[in-house]
Amino acid sequence: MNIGVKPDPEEVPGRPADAKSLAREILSALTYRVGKDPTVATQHDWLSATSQVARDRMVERWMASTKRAYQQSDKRAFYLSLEFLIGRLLIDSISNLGLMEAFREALSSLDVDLDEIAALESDAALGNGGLGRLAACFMESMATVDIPAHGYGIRYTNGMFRQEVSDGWQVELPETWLSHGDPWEFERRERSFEIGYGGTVELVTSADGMEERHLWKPQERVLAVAYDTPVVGWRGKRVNTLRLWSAMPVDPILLDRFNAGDHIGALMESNKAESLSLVLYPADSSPAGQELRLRQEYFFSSASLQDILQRHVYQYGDLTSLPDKAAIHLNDTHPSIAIAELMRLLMDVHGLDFETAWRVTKGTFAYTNHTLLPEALESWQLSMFEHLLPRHMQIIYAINAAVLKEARGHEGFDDQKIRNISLIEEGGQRRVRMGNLAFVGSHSVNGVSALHTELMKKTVFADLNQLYPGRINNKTNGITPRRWLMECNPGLFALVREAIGDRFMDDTEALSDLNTHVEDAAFREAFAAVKRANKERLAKMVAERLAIRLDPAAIFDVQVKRIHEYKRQLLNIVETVALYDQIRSHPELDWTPRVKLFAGKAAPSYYNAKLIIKLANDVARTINRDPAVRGLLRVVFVPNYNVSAAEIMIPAADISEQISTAGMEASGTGNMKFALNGAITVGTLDGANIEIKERVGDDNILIFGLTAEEVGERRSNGYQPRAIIEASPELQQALSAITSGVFSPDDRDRYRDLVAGLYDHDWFMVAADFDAYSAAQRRVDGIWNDRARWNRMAIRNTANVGWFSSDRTIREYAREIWNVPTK
Ligand code: 26Q
Repeated sequence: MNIGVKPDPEEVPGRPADAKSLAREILSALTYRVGKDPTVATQHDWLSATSQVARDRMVERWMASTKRAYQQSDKRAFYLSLEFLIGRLLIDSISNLGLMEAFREALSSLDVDLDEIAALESDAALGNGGLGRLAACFMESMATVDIPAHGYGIRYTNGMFRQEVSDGWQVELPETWLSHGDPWEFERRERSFEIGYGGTVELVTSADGMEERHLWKPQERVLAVAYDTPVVGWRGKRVNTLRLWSAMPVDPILLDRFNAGDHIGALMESNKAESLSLVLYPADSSPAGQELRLRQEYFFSSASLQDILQRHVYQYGDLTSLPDKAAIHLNDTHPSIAIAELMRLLMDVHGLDFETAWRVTKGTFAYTNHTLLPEALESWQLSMFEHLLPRHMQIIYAINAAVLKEARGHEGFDDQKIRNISLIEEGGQRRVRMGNLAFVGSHSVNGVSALHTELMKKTVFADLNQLYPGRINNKTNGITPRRWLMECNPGLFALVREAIGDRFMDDTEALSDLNTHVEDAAFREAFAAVKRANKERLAKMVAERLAIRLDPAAIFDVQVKRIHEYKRQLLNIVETVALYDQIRSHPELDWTPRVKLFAGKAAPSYYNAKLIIKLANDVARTINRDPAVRGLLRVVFVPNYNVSAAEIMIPAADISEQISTAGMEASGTGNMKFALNGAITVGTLDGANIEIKERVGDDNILIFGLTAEEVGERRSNGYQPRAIIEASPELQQALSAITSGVFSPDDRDRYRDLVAGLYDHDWFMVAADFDAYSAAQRRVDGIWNDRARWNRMAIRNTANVGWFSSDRTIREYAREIWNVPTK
């Protein structure tokens, strides 16, 4: 790996950055902080020492960044997210600091291999998937474009579960990412805030009888304690803070109970408090609606707001100026209780009247929506909500009254529309609608791709869009090119640098200079050689972990993401079965060798998603054992997909599978990572695929299937999958093989219901898109066999997706939503 980039010398405070000094510091950290002698130090000890030295290098810049924002009274951005899917930080940090080569050399002088110890770092997996990874990319980009920003979230003791595959089934195990401690964080015991739950609300009158205030007397209290992680931007320009809250009991042991001999009872409170930050909810849709989740949402929203207000009051005194100095961003509805909490703090604690507080709140908040799936829109049973947050319930009623009053005065707002925009869902069981709360309490509501934003206007938020026209806007997602090109694909990074120079390192769109090299046969060969080496790296990992041999000369066809019916891993598997069948029936034909790779986690309670994992594994076992297709078709399910696995799998892909039912994937970000690394997309016209197509050009992407509009039409015109299946011999044959137990001889009925669902309703239109998908795959084979053409297409992907840098996305947020300057 060679990222020989020096940070801007003007901004580098004091410390020597040469390999010799670093080696001395690492040794000293090993001795005095880890407490080990180099002769007995384990690889982990070296990692700890190295991480600490790297962190030291961030600290001065961190303090300088904080001081600068304070002295200049800059407006700050606060990104509230229940998820930050960070991954490993060592390579990312030293690469952004421009110290990669110096560290490599320093370690090598100590007989330690940087890559080897870097691979031992545990993945901070404090997120489920796209939404959490987006938050992590945004943190890095906000530091890069020099925005004073703070991320706020929860320091889960247990992040995303570790997935094992046992007999083909997903098994969830706790992730122990903190078992060696987190070398990047700073505990801030003194930064702690009390969070209340339950209890009652009283109306109190001031001594002079002039003022009335609501006083909430919570029944339970816990402490939120801050843990700060520095986040360094590209070239070490700025270092921002990711502040994660951990829950602690206000009263660690109830001394009176303890002294009375009730030792267990005395510690119960403590366990209950700590349970708040114990575990990440491992579902990325179909919110479970559990009380603990709402408690988590309120816990971190309240702590973050108290922190923000304390800072603001200290610096500016008056809270009516909050919107000028703070932009608070809600990453989906998960922190939307913050809207009611800010109202409460402004009115009940700081004495503002409702109208002023509401103006300040709307001026401060902005909300990003990440899904249109109706089952993923958060709402809480009203009785539970009221019991847990009685004062917030009152405030929500007051907000609702104000909004509905406004709507009634609006042309064309009939009763149905009023019902749609209400914060309360009426009917048998009343519920609080968090999406509507987030919408009305924000001055900006954005979608994450052009199509998604248009669909938001037409569907979930149609009526609110009519009431507040102009509030909905689009911010197409992005990915950080540092982690997703420079660090995960050092071979391609070096090749690109050699070809077009360094400009793309600061302006990802300058990758377009690569277009001039497309006709250079030697460059194409070099590009293909990098891909080949990345495939060998992945094949090695698969051989080590799964004892399956992959041929790097075959097409590596990759679908990695959460397992979800709408993402249609099933379409891919069924097509794989159809191909298997074709190869067996026509062994005389000239088949193109292919490796099908799958990876991803299923929500533990999502039965069909887990069954799809089992099917992928059953199909893999059968195909990989069959000598009739040896050398032509292999299928692999790689367990425990996470950020680190993505960093190996994505650079090794020839084909990127982005095959969701059109209209259902809000954006996708994996699609961008694959294209940047020179994979060719086989995809539907969904989410950001559409914008990728616009940039790489129609000839460099393989689009198939129904459009979102056509999906809608089919659904409303009585879609009949059975007739479609019966008209497609290949599909019918594949489904009958699956349903009859060819892949599950031990339990022939295992997939009967899954396949029956396709015949019966096929909500995700697998049948409707099957033939088009299969045809696209045979086009892939054809193009692969014209390797010059393939390589041209691949290069044009890397060259033309620089726009999907999260630096661009963040600049748009800064200019159009937050009103903060950027570099
Ligand atoms: C909500 C309540 C209770 C429990 C869990 C949840 C929950 C948690 C996570 C609901 C949804 C999520 C995550 C959603 C998500 O990752 N969405 C993805 O966001 C990406 C970034 O914008 C998009 O690219 C993807 O298209 C979208 O699916």
